[in-house]
Amino acid sequence: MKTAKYLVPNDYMADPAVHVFNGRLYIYPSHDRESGIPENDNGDHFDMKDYHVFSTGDIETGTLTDHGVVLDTKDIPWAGRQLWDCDVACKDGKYYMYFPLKDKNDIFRIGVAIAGKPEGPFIPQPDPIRGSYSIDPAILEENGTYYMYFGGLWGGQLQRYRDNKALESAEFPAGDEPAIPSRVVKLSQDMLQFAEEPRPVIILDKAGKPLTHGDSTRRYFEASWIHNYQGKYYYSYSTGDTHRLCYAIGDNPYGPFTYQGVLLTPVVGWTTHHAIVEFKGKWYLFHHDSVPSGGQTWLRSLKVVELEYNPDGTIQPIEGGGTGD
Ligand code: FUB
Repeated sequence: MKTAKYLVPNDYMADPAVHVFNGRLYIYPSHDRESGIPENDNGDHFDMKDYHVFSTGDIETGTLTDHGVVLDTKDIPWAGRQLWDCDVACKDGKYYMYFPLKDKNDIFRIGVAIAGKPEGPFIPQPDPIRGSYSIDPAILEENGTYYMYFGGLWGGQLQRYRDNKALESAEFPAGDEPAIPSRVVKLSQDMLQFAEEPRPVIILDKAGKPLTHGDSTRRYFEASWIHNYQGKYYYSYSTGDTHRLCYAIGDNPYGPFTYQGVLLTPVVGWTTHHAIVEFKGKWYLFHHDSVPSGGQTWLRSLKVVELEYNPDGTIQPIEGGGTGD
């Protein structure tokens, strides 16, 4: 598969998290919908209410099974609004879905829902994870230890926190100061809480200096993803308002990670968000764009394309087809 293909032509799905469970590929996207809420920098127009799960045994030529609605905000006791990007991990035969959702005070928290099968349905815990904040959880499993990466700027509220404490009001660094980092945290044995205080994910340039807030075409904005390739940890993310997917490489789950480059140039639409996964001997980039909706930024469509590495372990960049405006 050398050209990108759309996966769910009859509905709007975005923000894919993708895993292989029991030899089958499972996709956990956000479910976009038309809410009529005007577009703003706070992301109020991304007013999603439920998740579907999709799966296939053959991503190249097979069909995708839609397992239907597997979690709905009406079943989450602490729900306010906006069910954004989720991820799923498997431990001891149970499947844990981690999802960001605003609580009744309009603060993003991260919740957990549990299923006995990868296709759900997922039953939510009564409360969000203690001490959780912001959006875009992504899970790494490493020899039986599970790490969550999370955080997003602007509507994702990450600028409202420092050292894991809420600030009186949002604060952005000066352009020459270190960028606001995403966070990484080890999960508890029961998968339901943080096992430690979240730590900053530091991205360094090739000279070993942390990327600055003003370095907006390279610094972190949202959409964490992490995967292993040839013994290295590849941390990838969106630069948000400059619309790139970039990646950085580290030697352990906590980083630091050294910036490598762009893996997907801007797509049509404002957000860009992805998952990278190996399936049946090939690597794939799952992502989204707003081409099918005619560029409506809140109505995004799922895509997949094959991803290729160079012999030195760098990733061959893919053209997203957008202008980046
Ligand atoms: O889908 C809502 C938000 O848009 C996600 O959480 C971000 O990563 C961006 O894709």
